[in-house]
Amino acid sequence: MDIDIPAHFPVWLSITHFINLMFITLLIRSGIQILADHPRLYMNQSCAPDTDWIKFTKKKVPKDKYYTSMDDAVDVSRWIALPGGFHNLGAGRHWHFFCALFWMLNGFIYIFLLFFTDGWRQLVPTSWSFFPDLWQSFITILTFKLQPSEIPSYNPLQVFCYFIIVFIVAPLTMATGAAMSPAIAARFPWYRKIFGNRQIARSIHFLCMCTYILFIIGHVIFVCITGFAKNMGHIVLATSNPTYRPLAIIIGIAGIIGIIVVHYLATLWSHKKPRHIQKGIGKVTNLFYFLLHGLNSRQKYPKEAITSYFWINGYPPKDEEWLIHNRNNFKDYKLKIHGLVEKPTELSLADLEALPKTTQITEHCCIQGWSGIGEWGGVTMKTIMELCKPLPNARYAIFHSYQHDENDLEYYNTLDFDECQKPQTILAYEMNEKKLQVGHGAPLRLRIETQLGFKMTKWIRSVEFVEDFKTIGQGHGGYREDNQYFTRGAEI
Ligand SMILES: Nc1nc2c(c(=O)[nH]1)N[C@H]1C(S)=C(S)[C@@H](COP(=O)(O)O)O[C@H]1N2
Ligand SMILES: [Mo]
Repeated sequence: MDIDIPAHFPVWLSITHFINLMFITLLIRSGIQILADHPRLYMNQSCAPDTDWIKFTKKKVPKDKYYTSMDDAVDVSRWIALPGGFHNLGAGRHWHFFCALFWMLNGFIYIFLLFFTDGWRQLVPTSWSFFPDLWQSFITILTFKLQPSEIPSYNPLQVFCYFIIVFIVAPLTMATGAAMSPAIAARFPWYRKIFGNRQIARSIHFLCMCTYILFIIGHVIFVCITGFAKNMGHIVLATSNPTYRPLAIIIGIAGIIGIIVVHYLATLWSHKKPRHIQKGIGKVTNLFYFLLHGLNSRQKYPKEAITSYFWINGYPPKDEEWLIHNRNNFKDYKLKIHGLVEKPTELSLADLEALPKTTQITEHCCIQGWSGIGEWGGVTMKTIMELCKPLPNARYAIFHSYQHDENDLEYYNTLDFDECQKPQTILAYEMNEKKLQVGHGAPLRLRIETQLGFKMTKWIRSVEFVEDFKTIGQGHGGYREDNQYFTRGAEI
């Protein structure tokens, strides 16, 4: 049984098909870039390196040496990933979210037209005889008996593949993509639970990508062996008229060259002007910021959920003052609160411990892909602000670290006052009921539970209140925003 297709395909199908091809290829390449930043996939929350079910790195995690998740990232070729290179995660993510938005928009238009025009009848099996027919066409293909046919029709195997891609894999890709985001998972814990945990969602998202790649390969082979010219007529010009076939082939090839040029320019642009990418297409993520900003984290994991393993990112400070404090168990440490405040304050660890204590068991989501669950104890930023009383013109809190990178750039990040006031925004001095260890930011680190890990400065030296963050660091609101082109507002 071949399913009938009208002699003329609709033109919208050609257009959405082309747009889809462009975005899906950009999504695959930028997705590979994101994966390369933590090239291991797990099904569990702990993300202990020996529990990965697949890895794309030869690196072994040393047990006796300080090793960060950044050390574990791998370099990828520009021919494969967008933009390619080592830890170009910032630009990779900007492309990924930008393309995801337009890919989804295109997909919704396609689905709408599919149902609006009855085109769905070609993709959705409508009778039980479909399944034996599917088996038949599978056998035909396996035994290379497939004949090019002149009638424009989908065979049952095509129908089956298209159905799976359009109605199962595509929605699953979107759903698992959203489930990986702390912005969404922290506010709607039930949504994350559908998939189990962040790592399962991430693994499924990866498998969806593999399915697209296999599908594209199979689909192209199929187009070639079942009458290339005829198929190009359908795909490109939406016509069965043989006279238009040469034109369709020319336009089709031009279209593919066009897509390759877009990839080339996107790659080049990302390497030459990463700041453009961050400030341009990176703005798409602000959409999520505006949509979700008002909602609080509702994370509340039980004690049993605390993970035994917790990756570390960032090497501890080499700052003389911090080293002395560390040797003395931080007994003389004082958190400095300064800038636009009525009462500049210095608080020792004992002072902080004397303030009302908040504990929360939450999931840490690193932008690189790993996660872990920990219990954090400390003082809310709300309490700190009640103490120091920011002046009316203060709008942001800057969290300065003792830690500097190899180029002596200070780690810092910025929160606006809405973010500071959230119940789960705390300065933590405890992790899992113990004093914060050096690796996790001793003596004090920030926790903001709707955000990605990079927003949580460790080894805090001071909190400064400012009107604008443009004059701090390179002016983009944080160390990783300055140097790795992440976006400050990006919670996803
Ligand atoms: N000072 C400083 N703070 C930092 C970082 C860093 O490199 N330096 N890395 C950030 C990132 S990217 C993450 S994921 C978390 C990691 O926290 P953990 O090491 O406690 O797991 O710390 C954040 N805070
Ligand atoms: Mo991170």
